[in-house]
Amino acid sequence: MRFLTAGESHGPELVVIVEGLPAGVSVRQEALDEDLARRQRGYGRGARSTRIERDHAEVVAGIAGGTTTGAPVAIRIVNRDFANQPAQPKSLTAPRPGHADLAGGMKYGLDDFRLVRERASARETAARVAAGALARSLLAHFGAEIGSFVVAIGDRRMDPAANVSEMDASALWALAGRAEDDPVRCPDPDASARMTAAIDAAKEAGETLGGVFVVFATGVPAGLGSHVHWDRRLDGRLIGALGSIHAVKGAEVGDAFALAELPGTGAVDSIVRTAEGSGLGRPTNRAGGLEGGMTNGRPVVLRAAMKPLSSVRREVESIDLRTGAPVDPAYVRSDVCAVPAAAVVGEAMVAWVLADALTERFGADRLDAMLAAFDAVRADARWTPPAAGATDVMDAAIDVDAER
Ligand code: EPS
Repeated sequence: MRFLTAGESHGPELVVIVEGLPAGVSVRQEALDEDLARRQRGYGRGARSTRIERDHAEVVAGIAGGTTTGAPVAIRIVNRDFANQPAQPKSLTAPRPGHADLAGGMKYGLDDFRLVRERASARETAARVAAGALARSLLAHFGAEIGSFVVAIGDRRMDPAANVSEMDASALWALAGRAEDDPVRCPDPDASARMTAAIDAAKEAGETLGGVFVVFATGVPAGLGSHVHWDRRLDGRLIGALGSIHAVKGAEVGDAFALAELPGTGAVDSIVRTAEGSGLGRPTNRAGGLEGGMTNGRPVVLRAAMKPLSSVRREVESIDLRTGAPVDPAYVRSDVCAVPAAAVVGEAMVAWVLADALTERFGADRLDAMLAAFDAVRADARWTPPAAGATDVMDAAIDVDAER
């Protein structure tokens, strides 16, 4: 599967073309629009997101009667702010540090950095969320779901932020459920209040704030990805997908950075019989649901760190490349904090990578054939552990029935 987006932040619209979705996937218009709306929310967003745009996914190809046909799916998202743009926008000749301006201007030979900014803007992530909603629709047929929540904004952290990767699916969904109605997508009301206060203070000071969010996936079949080649290892693909989100500068699988401080025994997730003895269980999930580059049937848990947005009202240093003079580049309207939005974009990117891996494993032309292949693997007797005490345990090493 692949998707391409096109469109400028203040141009007429964003476009996304999604290729490789199997035929037969149910896609609800409301689900697409709800994901777009979730991305627009979040305390600390600026006027554009909260008052101007009302994102709607207009499907123009590839879906008939609410079901994919196997043809490329094309979606348009109109930029309502296009109507507010001046006919002759002012050139931006002083590159803003932290943005794509300088590197993009040098690379493409553009001396009006506004032209770089237009495509580099995080507005593009609306199109990604539409693609992610399609991926999510495919995953839903297999019982896989993706959620997210925010664990830190600036130095205000949710406690305990560090051990979420040891939680089971229901605990993760309880957190995500509470986050859904929270202004900063944080499940902990005390932490949320401290976070919104920090956003207020940052706004007052002309500053911006970054933060950390968790994205998780439950019900993901075991065996997506592969250990056999570097580019098939799912860890790298997921980290890369999260790292591609605007202002995200780091991502980890499970408790990666905390595990780096521990001895080996503190970092493994034991393989045990489930309480009823019929399957294999993993009492902890420090690996974040990935072992050897493959899903292992436990929730996939990732964290990503977003740096503070580089559009600050306070003075920053740059050079006007038309005059050569040191200047403070003009502040352009922006968000104070976009971490809650980035978490929703993170869901979309994780959904995309998992859906892609799902089609690699079970086929990609038609959903019914994929589901038949999926059922065949689940029914395979080799995945059933031998009776307790049996010595041939190798065949039981993967529990393909993912935790629901
Ligand atoms: C963005 C700057 C702001 C954000 C925008 C991303 O836009 P504007 O300069 O028009 O106020 O609002 O995000 C969105 C519009 C969105 O939908 O996410 C930037 O420079 O990246």
